[in-house]
Amino acid sequence: MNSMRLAVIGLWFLAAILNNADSVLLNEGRPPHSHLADRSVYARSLPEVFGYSGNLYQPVYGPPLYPGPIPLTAGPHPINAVAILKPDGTGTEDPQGVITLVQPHPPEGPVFLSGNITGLTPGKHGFHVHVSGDLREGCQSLGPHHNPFLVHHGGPTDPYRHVGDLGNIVAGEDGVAKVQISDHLISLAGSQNVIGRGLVIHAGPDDLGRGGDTESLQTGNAGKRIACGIIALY
Ligand SMILES: [Cu+2]
Ligand SMILES: [Zn+2]
Repeated sequence: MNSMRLAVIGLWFLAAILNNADSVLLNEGRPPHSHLADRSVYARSLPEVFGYSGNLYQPVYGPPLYPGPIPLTAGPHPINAVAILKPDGTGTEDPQGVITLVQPHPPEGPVFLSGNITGLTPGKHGFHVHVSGDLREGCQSLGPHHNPFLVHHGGPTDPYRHVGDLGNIVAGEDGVAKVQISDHLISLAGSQNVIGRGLVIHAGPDDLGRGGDTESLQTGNAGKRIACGIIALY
């Protein structure tokens, strides 16, 4: 608070010299290490009369600058997203669940995905971000894997891979896959943003690009899309 008090005193002198402004913005945006993050701080002259500046000043906090539905491109605040995965409806399985995504320091750093998927056949299932968020034809219209760098399909730890390549989730004998993934390539802001794109679970395992055929280098041979949802901000 000391720095703010200094700023207010400094502004008092400035305003006393200029003596023609009703209020001056002291601090726009998000002061670090402050519980007043996202609020602007003003000094306002008193009394508040249009066209008149007295020599008495009062600090005023502006309203919080809520980021709203538009992803921040930078900043200290985590971004949270959620995908509600529903069965594709074309098969006999009934896989579904909720995956939450959080990125503590967007647009840099890992995204943490977590949640449970139920109704799966035991074993591995390919798990990807697909490029589109269009569900008009179910999971089919979500397009191919999100691949802004135009490289081959790979596994999550490969240096070259689709941004959307999250590897496999593994269901136990009870058909439940407990998802706990930390991924360094997808982001909730910036050029690798996955907000508004599709999250897809496949019928079979993803071979991570090691299958030795052309399909492996595009989809990992993970088979049908059995459940999907849209990655949305919350
Ligand atoms: Cu996929
Ligand atoms: Zn891929």
